[in-house]
Amino acid sequence: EIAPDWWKSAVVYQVYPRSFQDSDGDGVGDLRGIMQRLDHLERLGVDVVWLSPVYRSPHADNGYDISDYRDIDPAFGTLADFDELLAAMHARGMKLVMDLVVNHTSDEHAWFVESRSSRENPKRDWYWWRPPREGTQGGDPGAEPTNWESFFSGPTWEWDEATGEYYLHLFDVKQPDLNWENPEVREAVYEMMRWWLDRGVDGFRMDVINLISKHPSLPDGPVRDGKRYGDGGASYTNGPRLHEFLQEMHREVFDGRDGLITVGETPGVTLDEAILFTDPARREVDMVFQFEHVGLDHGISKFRPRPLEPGELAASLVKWQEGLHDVGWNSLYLENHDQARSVSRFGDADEHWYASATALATMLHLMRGTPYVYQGQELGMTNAPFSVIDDYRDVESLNAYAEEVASGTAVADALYGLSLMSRDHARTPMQWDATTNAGFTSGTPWLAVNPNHDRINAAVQLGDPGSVFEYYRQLIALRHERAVVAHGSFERADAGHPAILAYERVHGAERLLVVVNLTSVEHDPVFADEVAARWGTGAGEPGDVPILTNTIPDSPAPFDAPLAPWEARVYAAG
Ligand code: ISL
Repeated sequence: EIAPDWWKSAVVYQVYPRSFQDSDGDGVGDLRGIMQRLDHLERLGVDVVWLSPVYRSPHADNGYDISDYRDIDPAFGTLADFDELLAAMHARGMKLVMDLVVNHTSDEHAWFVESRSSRENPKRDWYWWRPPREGTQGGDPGAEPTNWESFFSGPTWEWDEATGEYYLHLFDVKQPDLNWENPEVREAVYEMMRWWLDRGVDGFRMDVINLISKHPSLPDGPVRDGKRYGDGGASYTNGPRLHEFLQEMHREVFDGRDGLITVGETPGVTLDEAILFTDPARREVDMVFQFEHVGLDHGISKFRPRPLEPGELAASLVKWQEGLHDVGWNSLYLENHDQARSVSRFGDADEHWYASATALATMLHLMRGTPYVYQGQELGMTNAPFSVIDDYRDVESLNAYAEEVASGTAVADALYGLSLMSRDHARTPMQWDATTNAGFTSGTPWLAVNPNHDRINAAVQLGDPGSVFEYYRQLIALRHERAVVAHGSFERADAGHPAILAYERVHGAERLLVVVNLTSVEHDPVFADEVAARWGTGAGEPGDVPILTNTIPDSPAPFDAPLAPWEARVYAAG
């Protein structure tokens, strides 16, 4: 009998199959490659593996454009390979979560091919088709039905000459948005989800699930300074029927099935919305990915980032800890396939690589919520040193760059934005060892391997007690061993410099104190009086000797001792 909230003590590992392990030398990772690397995942100790999309796809957005939901893309293998992988994971006690991309399909999906074939086709209404704006000529600039800008630059509408209407695509031209107003669409999605669950998968990570309900009137959005297109977000983010759809999905797909995990990817979600999504009584999803902390460093746009003030990152995470403390549940992440590497972005990859990678991990993993590790994060993988546009592959980066340069931005400035924020930093091949292609492929990798794999790789780290990998392993073990990590309350405990984050977790008689320096400068931690009194100092006090630290060599340090740059210490009592 598995507890309905088993995922509170679980750690999820995200595999981006294209970049994890290639088994056949074509330079693209695949399912048999993942199978070869299950020892790595088992050693790390993760409970659940989330696979980014492996369905049949023309790969305009690396598989987030699906042309057949019930087949595996030949680049990744076959359904038989998939079944074998699933069985192999289950045999090791690991669960498998699929990526569910149902805000849109590929334009090559049979549903869309039918939909675009004529205005009378029964599937016409499965997507968002609209005539040109009144008094304009379809296909002309400005004739789009709304002024919205796509997430991947340019308008969200594509003109279809043959049928004389536009279709909506919030993302790439090759990712037309499904019309969830149509009950046939919803039933087709639910049926597909049941098909995968019947096959044995253990849940779904739901891609941009808070964009599925659109205001059917589709009004124009505000045009911000210096922008050509409008922001349509108010018409499609957390739309009017979203909760109705998710509750329906729960009834139609999840009711009566045990042991599953569901996580909604919800860009732009507010704390109040997140409570609604994750309140178990509402039966929607178990947890959501919120975006506040990964948007802090965005300037006027994602690719014009700004440096963070000390303490900003911690303050944002603490706000979500407090906000979802009593009702709902957090997912905890710093990285995924859409984000730059955390040690480069929030840490200090040059001067304090090990300490900052492990300090960030400590901060995150001992919070209340379900932690997600993105492949390579457990090795402290860094951003890629890409320097020319040809190094990049991602559609978002390429489109944003083209638009910047066309509007007069200097090439060097446009490249600078990508060097900090491109999604490709997360997508360079997994660094298994120091050989030419890092052990990822015997062929030519689809995206260049980071040259620092000669120093940052799994082979040198496994078994080395001073490695990022072994540190992650200890953090993950703590969640399994101590109920306070999974179930304890959260309270911020520091009262000094904003760059120090300290927090307490309490569960019955069990108590944990986590103290982290999130800067490259030494600091004295300062605590609220009642916290200092609790942890005391002197012979035998629980605040004298940490149960875990990232200092090399491990040194006993009392809870209020000065913190070296990026030092992290964890104390336990009870
Ligand atoms: O990374 C982003 C751009 O800065 C986000 O806007 C991202 O596009 C958004 O989080 C949605 O992401 C998900 O859906 C996209 C896909 O490209 C991403 O890889 C996926 O995680 C469209 O399916």
